Amino acid sequence: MIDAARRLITSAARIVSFSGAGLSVESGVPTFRDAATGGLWTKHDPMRLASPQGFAEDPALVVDWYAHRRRAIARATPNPAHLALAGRRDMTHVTQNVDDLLHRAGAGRIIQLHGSITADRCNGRCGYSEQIDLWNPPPLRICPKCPDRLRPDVVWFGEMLPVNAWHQAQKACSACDLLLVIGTSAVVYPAAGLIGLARSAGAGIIIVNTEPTEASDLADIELLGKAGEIVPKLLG
Ligand code: BJW
Repeated sequence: MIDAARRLITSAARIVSFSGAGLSVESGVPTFRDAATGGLWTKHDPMRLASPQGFAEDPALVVDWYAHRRRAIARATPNPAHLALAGRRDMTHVTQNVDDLLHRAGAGRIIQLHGSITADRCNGRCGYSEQIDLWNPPPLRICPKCPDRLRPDVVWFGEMLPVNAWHQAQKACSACDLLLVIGTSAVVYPAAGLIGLARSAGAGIIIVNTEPTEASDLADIELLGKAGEIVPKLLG
């Protein structure tokens, strides 16, 4: 199967990766739904920690939880899958991940659909945002430009995706010859819809995941196993 997947990759001119938390789990960053790897939503209520309602009810709890995750991401380093992806300068990387491991691996074109945990932004409408230090994440604080609070610059449930990132991702996925889907359960929309979009536009689909997912039926080739082991074999 690896050989067949490599042949598909070699014959594709435009390759896009579409990744989820399974890409970063071997770097020590937990997934959301995978019980086997300590998925965050198997232990925490996403509506308390990753929704506008949760932030309105207890903003300090949310910011403290993100501080814990920010420190864990600071300690993490890119794994062989990030490095293999980064080595392909011709690829576009659409990711649902909010970590910066693809950036630190040196990947070129990265589209982050669910924002970035490396920045805070105003929870109101003033538009203020700033990069934060992952090693020393800030506590709950007031926006320097308006009376609202700052919050992590990530996309919570019920929120729209960043418009530019979403449009760029749609464009990349509808124009690619091959979509390499890595480590996502493919249950969160609209992001998961990009796989069907690429398929409808005629792209081949290769999925790398430790188990079958909601997107398995869309795959030309599904490779079951760890991204850190399979992706370097595909792209090396
Ligand atoms: C490995 C591995 C290894 C492990 N190697 N693989 C009903 C129908 C359709 C949509 C909805 C609906 N009800 C509600 C919605 C909307 C909602 C949604 O999709 N909900 C579903 C869960 C039902 N979507 C939204 O709210 C989005 N916005 C939106 O739709 O706006 C329009 C709207 C407005 C108003 C009302 C309604 C709609 C926004 C979604 C935001 C998601 N945010 C999060 C948190 C980001 C911030 C943060 O990190 O704190 O994004 S949730 C979380 O899920 C995170 C992820 O990016 C996202 C996807 O998860 P991912 O990456 O797939 O991780 P897992 O854990 O699910 O899967 C990991 C996989 O890796 C597993 O398959 C493992 O097997 C595998 N694996 N080890 C390879 N070594």
